[in-house]
Amino acid sequence: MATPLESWVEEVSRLTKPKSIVWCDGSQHEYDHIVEGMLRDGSFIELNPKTYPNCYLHRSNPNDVARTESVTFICTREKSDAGPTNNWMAPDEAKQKAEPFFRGAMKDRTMYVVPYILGPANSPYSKVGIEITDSPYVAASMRIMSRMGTAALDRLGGSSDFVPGLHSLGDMDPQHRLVLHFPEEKLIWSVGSGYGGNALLGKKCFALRIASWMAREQGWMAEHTLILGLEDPSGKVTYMCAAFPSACGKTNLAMMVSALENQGYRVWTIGDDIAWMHIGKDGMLRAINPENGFFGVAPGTNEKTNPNVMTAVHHDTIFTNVALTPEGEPWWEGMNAAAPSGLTDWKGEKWTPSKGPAAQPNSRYTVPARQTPSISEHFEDPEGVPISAIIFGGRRAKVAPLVFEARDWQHGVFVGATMASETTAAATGAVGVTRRDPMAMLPFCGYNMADYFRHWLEMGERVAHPPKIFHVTWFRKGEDGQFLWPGYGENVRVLKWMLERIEGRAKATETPIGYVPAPGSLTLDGLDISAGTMEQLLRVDTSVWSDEHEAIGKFFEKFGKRLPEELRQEQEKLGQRLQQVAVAQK
Ligand code: GTP
Ligand code: SPV
Ligand code: MN
Repeated sequence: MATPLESWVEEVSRLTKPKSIVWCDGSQHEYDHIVEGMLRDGSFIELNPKTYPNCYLHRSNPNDVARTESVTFICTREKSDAGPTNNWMAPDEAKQKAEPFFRGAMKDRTMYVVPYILGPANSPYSKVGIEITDSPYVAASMRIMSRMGTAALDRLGGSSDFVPGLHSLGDMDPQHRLVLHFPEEKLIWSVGSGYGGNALLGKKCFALRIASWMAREQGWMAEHTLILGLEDPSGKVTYMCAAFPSACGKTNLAMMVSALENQGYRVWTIGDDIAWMHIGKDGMLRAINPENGFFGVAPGTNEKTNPNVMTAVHHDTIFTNVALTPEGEPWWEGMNAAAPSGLTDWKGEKWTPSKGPAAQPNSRYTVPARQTPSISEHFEDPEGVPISAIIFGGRRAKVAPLVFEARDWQHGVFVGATMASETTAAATGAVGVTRRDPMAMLPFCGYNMADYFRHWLEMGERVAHPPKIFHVTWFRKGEDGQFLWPGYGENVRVLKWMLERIEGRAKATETPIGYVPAPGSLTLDGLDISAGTMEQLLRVDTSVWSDEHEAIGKFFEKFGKRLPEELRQEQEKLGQRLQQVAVAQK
């Protein structure tokens, strides 16, 4: 008897007609073989073997450089289960639409069967996925990003307990591109793209969209958050999650070299993008990182902003869409002050400044997590690490102060549900447009977001020791359009304040939106920042927030009756608190 996996592979090969089939075992030997093939056909360029050993550059199709939200669908039987924030298609219609793009698509290609585990191999919370792909780039990347190969097959055995993900490059015509999720079947189909989140199906498609659905069914959480540990001078480590939208600073915060290291504060990395959180026996929310590598934004990364990752990417790393120096080294905007001469741009052409950025703005590195010097010794703890804080935040030039603390869990859910951020190059479409991006999950929630908010509220009731909830903005700008806060390693000052709030030590001032640091409670020594700038950074402007309050009301209307009543009440209470202050100020 064929196992469920064998039957599915058979079914897919009848549809896609591959030239050959490779069952990936995840070995170094197999990886080297895939790399050799890509070097031969030119889809990998070997980087300088002295300075970047075992590193390769891949250039994706210029029409395929970021996630495409417009062709990403949640295919539930009922449209209302996908909700007002997702694109929806009926499951049958979606399959009918995509099938022709898959039919015979692999006839000149090798089909890789990629078994992988999301989460530590020995964690009860981990899950098995199988990706079928005709892209060797995807197969190689999955080996870095997940626990790929025999271990996954061993865990699976003959069971049907895996998430199948079918991926084909198709003909790479953007008109033939679809990223489809069938949460009721726990199935993923993606065709016509070879780029990151569209193609590495273990990442956003499984670990967030399908997993968020499973998490609600099973009573846990799948979130677009980093996981870090903040060590204090006594050596105690406190764990925090931070949910920021794509390209808004998760990787950088998770790997930060702390500006307060001389005072004994340092940061350890568990994850930089996704957390799966379960209620532990100790009554804490416990987080594991489903991933095994980092798929990080290259531009802006340098020895000052993220020295840990700069060390990590010097060997055994895949670079996608970065520029190339004449020495065979990768380069991107913000790596150092000036572009070296003789650059080849991300499209493989000779670069001149008039051509725009040499590296694609969403160019990335793919690096094994363990190569990062800041990796935590608890990176693979099967039970996960206990989370004491959840931080929301995004890119917003105005409105939100540097940091504030939510009043309680329910208010914190309201803060997360109403956060807003400017769009980035991580997805196609306009950059810099402010939109509501609840919990940084707008593009990743696999079901109706009103139900997702309900799930958050219920989790708060079930967990005996819920994390404190905060909101941060590293991207506040002054009148001159410059960032007011230095960011990066200096962000540890804000984390330290949070830690002291968790421990009941730091002072805070109550405002209508939550608690901001009381004067003097943020550690600023060694930082050259004026009192005026700090005042601007921490100011809560009542009139600006009154507009915000109204906009939130409008946003909530989208969800109709399905919106939890608690959130409507929170919106009302915010209005009342703003009013009280306005009256007092008169
Ligand atoms: P995804 O991988 O898309 O989910 O992104 P991410 O949230 O991990 O973002 P990442 O850390 O890669 O940062 C994206 C961009 O924001 C990079 O260009 C960084 O240089 C920049 N950035 C990160 N942290 C800060 C900060 O504290 N201040 C400022 N001004 N920029 C930052
Ligand atoms: C994001 O866009 O949030 C990413 C990159 O982390 S991707 O894998 O493309 O989703
Ligand atoms: Mn992300």
